[in-house]
Amino acid sequence: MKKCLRILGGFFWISFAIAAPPPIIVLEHYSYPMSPGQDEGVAYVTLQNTSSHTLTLFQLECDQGEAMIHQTIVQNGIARMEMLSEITLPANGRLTMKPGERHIMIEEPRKPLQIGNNLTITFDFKGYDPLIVMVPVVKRSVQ
Ligand SMILES: [Cu+2]
Repeated sequence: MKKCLRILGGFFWISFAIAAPPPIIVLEHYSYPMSPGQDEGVAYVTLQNTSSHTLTLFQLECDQGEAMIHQTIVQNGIARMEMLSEITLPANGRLTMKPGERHIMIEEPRKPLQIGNNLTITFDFKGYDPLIVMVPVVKRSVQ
């Protein structure tokens, strides 16, 4: 019995150690500078699932502050943001973020985000190694 448990333990260790990078291509990644007085930063990515199975994004980390995915919802002309705790990318599907829609919110960055800065954002997908993306802060495009 003891031997059996040890083998089982070894199996779990191996299955954890062989996790692979997620089958994702990063199509877009950018952030905008913060305005004076603003205490939240924002970033946008577009991720393509290159596999034939569903991927689940369950966690984000950012080197500048706490990061989460928000969805902007407009109801009766009033915009509000809702946090998404989990996002699934269908087989060969895409997660698109853009201003006024889905975005990454960075709570109280260590220092205000300015053009030329780079953020490091880590995306955690279930069953895979973390995906680390360098996100440059660029000039806000005219909407
Ligand atoms: Cu937000």
